[in-house]
Amino acid sequence: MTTIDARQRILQDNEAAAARLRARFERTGTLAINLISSPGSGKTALLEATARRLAGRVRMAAVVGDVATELDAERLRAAGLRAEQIVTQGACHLDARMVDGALAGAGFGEVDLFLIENVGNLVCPTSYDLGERFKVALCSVTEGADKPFKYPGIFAKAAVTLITKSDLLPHVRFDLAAVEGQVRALNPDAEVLLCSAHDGTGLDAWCALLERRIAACKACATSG
Ligand SMILES: Nc1nc2c(ncn2[C@@H]2O[C@H](COP(=O)(O)OP(=O)(O)OP(=O)(O)O)[C@@H](O)[C@H]2O)c(=O)[nH]1
Ligand SMILES: [Mg+2]
Repeated sequence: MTTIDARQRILQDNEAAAARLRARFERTGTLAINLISSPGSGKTALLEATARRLAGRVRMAAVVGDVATELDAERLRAAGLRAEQIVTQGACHLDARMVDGALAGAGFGEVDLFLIENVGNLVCPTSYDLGERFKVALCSVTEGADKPFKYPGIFAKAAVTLITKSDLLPHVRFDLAAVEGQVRALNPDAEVLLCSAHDGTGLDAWCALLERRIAACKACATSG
């Protein structure tokens, strides 16, 4: 009798598809990022604000995963982004094949910045490489200050952690220093930014980070 570790096989297949995506992004000098957070922590709001700020300077497109509805893609299009919805029909994360299929269907052409909004979930999306340059974790100030240590996988892997909805800080109990300390303990190299899509706090720093990383991707594509 042969025992097949199905999860291992699924992740191996995903790695192969992610490697193909990554090679494509590297060829075109595209910065691809994968946004992961619990439902409602502000991924789409951040992308709407990012699209408005970088419009005219950066060629952008997005794919967004949800278990049902096309609501987020509609919001992103209304903010001026070219966007394709992936409806996972219940699956709790995106995988690289879904992203590849959405890219093929959408025909975005070459872009400088490819934004992937994952299904709202702090656990499952962490295991699936989507060919991105780096993962971005979001944690809103309404979620409680214990989240990095309770869900360490994503905060350990994400190159950038955004603490979102900072405009609500005066109204909630949230120990900002404790959250920053947890993220740094899990990932000493992570960049941690405090931001608000509503009042614009931190968005200059966030967009500057993206533009720096886009320039680095372009330099690698032209030199390599
Ligand atoms: N006060 C405040 N509310 C925000 C901010 N960002 C998002 N919200 C609100 O939080 C709610 C959820 O925001 P979304 O952007 O839809 O969150 P999401 O992470 O994309 O949610 P899912 O796609 O369902 O996982 C909405 O009511 C937003 O208006 C913010 O910076 N400040
Ligand atoms: Mg969303």
